[in-house]
Amino acid sequence: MASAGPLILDFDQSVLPLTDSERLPLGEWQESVRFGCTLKVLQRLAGEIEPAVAGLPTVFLGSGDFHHLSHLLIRRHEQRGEMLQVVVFDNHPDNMRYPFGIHCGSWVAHVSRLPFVACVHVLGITSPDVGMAHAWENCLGPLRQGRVRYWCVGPDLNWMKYLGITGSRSFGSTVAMLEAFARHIHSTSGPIYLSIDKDVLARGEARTNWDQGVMRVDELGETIRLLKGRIVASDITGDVSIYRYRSRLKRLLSGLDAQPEIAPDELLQWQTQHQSINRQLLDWLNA
Ligand SMILES: [Mn+2]
Repeated sequence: MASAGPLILDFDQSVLPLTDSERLPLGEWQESVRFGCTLKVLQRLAGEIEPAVAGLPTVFLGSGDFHHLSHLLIRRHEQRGEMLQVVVFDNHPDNMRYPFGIHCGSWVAHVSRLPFVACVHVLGITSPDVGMAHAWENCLGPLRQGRVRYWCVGPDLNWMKYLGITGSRSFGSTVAMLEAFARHIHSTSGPIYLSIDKDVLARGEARTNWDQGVMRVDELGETIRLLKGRIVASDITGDVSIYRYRSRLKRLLSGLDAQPEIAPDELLQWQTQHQSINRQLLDWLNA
């Protein structure tokens, strides 16, 4: 990892201060980028953030509603000239179909199409998005080709075998999932990009504005140690903020996802919880 301090891409003022952090104010972009945006908007944003991200800091994106920004950060690695694996922690596959550009639930599919990305592993999924009822909402091509692999805890993935998808698996516990992933990733070599959406954590660990998974913070630490020496860059999302979209389309689409409401008086308390987790994650990443 680069030794520079972390970078906060500050769209939503969700990330409280961190030691040696640099903060890039991007509040003007929030309405156009949050939840989802066109590829044209993403392209303009790439130019805006390029100088700040060039030194490969750990990048904080704010709410998980900005997770599609990982696409910008990952595609910069084309210049390395070697194949990259992407390891994502998320309670959702982020590999769904989305016809309006790119969004926080579809960015993994876009990343899997980058020619220098060998595989995107999504770890810790408990969301019903991967169940049979939502099967056709998932981008199936990358799953079939093994360019996207789901590592789930709980959901029934039986439907996948009828579609020839063999690289994705579901486990009875996080421990079993992480053990199997450790065996797999050790059988491979080469650089890894790490993206953590804290909605993968159990609600007792931290609260986010999405439905949450079952993992503990120390299990993220174990995985970071496991990948030691191979992580070339990383980003973190899942911090909390309150926002009401001006766009009716975005209000409609985010409403369909039934995102839980956050009470304003709880917000600072939750953000403070995230601050201590963010510090912990940075310690592990910089160790
Ligand atoms: Mn996400």
